[in-house]
Amino acid sequence: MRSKRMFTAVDSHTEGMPTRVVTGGVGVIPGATMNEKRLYFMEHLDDIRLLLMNEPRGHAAMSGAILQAPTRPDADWGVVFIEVSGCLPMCGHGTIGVATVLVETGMVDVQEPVTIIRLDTPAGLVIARVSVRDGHAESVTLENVPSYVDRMDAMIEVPGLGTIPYSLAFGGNFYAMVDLDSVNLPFDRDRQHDIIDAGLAIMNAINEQNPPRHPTIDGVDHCHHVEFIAPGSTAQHSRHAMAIFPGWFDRSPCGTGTSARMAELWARGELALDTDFINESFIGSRFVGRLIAETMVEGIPAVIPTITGRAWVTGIGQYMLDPSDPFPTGFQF
Ligand code: PYC
Repeated sequence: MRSKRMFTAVDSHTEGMPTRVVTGGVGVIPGATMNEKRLYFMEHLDDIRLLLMNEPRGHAAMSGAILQAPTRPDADWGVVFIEVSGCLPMCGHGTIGVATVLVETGMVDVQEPVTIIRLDTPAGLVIARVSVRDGHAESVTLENVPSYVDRMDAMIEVPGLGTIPYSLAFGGNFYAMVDLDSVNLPFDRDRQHDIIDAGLAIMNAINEQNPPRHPTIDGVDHCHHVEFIAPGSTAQHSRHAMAIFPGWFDRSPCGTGTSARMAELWARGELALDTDFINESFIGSRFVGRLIAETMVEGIPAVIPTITGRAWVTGIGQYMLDPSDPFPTGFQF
């Protein structure tokens, strides 16, 4: 055996969606804030993401998180999120995976019945409250960054689809929310390729014609997620198919997408504070969301969401790169 790179990771899944929590091998990523580290990583260290997320070590819907020391005194750990699509400023299922791994490996001081972990993410401070029993992380409630509506009931001209109504909100990433009915597709996994194609066409059109930009987080300036809302969804219980660039579905109910959707429902006057909102993924797994406070983002009315979900540790791995490996950054198929 020989290896020119070696990474240690604890693998997990959150309601069906993987989080490979990288605990060793990356070293200290330069940057004074976690978002600076994210931007540095994307520019100079992206080979690590490609190696760990792409085939053959990962797959087309792979996702992960690199642990770092925090850059702020009020946080316990720092996190740079990685996935096949790039480096997200925030990831809800990833946060639930990270918190579960930190508890179950004893990488934090574990308290029962609740262990509080303060995470320094590129989008801001995220607080994870982990329900722990007999050392087992039973569920995680994360308090997310301020979420807000960027545009409500807008229209976008999409080549091949026509004029599509949508709303766009930020919940840690930007989400275009579109009724599946408006692209004439059923909520059916047999039609997943058509749904992905529609999602990619809509995000391309938004990014070309009217890209969003976060007012305070550098480099958050595009829409890579389209949340297709299933018929029959309500402000109490929603089902969706989350289409993500460059062409995969979130298996989890998507924590940042659930936050964006709750911000939209709140702005419409359909979801009050302190009220449960159940969000169901394309594979039928669930998060429970709540809005716990109102706030402002640079003069824009915003809300603080919480998301509750579960994660399970699936393995511990050491991922290596043999110098003769012909695919040092993996590949997508
Ligand atoms: O849970 O926030 C989330 C997420 C983003 C992309 C995939 N999952």
